[in-house]
Amino acid sequence: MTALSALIFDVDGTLADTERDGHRIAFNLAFKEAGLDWVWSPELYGELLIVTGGKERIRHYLAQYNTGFEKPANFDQFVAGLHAAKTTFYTKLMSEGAIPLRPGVERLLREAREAGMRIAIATTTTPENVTALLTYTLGEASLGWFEVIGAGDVVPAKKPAPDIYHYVMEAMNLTPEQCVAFEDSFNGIRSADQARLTTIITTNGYTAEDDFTGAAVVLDQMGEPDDAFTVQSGDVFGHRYLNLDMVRAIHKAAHGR
Ligand code: XBP
Ligand code: MG
Repeated sequence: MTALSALIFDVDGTLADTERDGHRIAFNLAFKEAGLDWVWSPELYGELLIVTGGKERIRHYLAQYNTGFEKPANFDQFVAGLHAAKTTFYTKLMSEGAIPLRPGVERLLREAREAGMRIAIATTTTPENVTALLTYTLGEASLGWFEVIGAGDVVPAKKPAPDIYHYVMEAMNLTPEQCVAFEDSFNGIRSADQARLTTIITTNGYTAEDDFTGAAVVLDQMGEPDDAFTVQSGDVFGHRYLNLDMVRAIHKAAHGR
């Protein structure tokens, strides 16, 4: 059987619960600064998450929820400017320690590193946001833990397209059989599944009801030794929290005999 060589992590919703109290707040601050009266409530933001990518999400909002807004002539530039301001607000929030990593994330990353497992990131968010989250949660040195950080516009088609996973695996010279992916959302599992990856899902408030067809296992969190996960679907091989042994067991069941 093919050995497990690498773990590929999504960021938003998987490493940290960044959407409601991070990205959403930053979008609203950018709108306010630009003199716009747009306010994305937690509920509305949940609906907007159907579209990945901040610039794409702003366009979707205007097309579906704010059709009366008169677009400026330089619309692309306008959206890019708003999004750049949003990124500045978001990275500032991260620098203030606004969002911690989810339970079990740091433990699993450290265990993987100690075992010589290769680790990488595949996300639709902007690279600066990944840098900020990792720097202010795990320290600057943690940026070097990840062999590849595939993020944002590095591929034109964002999740649910599989492109970002293809990009990361190609950069690492790996096949899907050598990897396990970690995701939290419908768009995430669609992306990883289309890339033919075995995928472990940890849900969050926005994604608990999502359709995770194709996932190997669906958990409410990675959990910790004293804080067990709840299993929504899939075999957890007797484990109560997600560790490397469990990841290996899931990979073996998916590929081994
Ligand atoms: C989450 C996303 C991102 C963020 C916002 O991606 O869809 O668009 O919501 O970040 P993932 P940007 O779960 O793949 O990490 O505004 O920088 O796009
Ligand atoms: Mg995600």
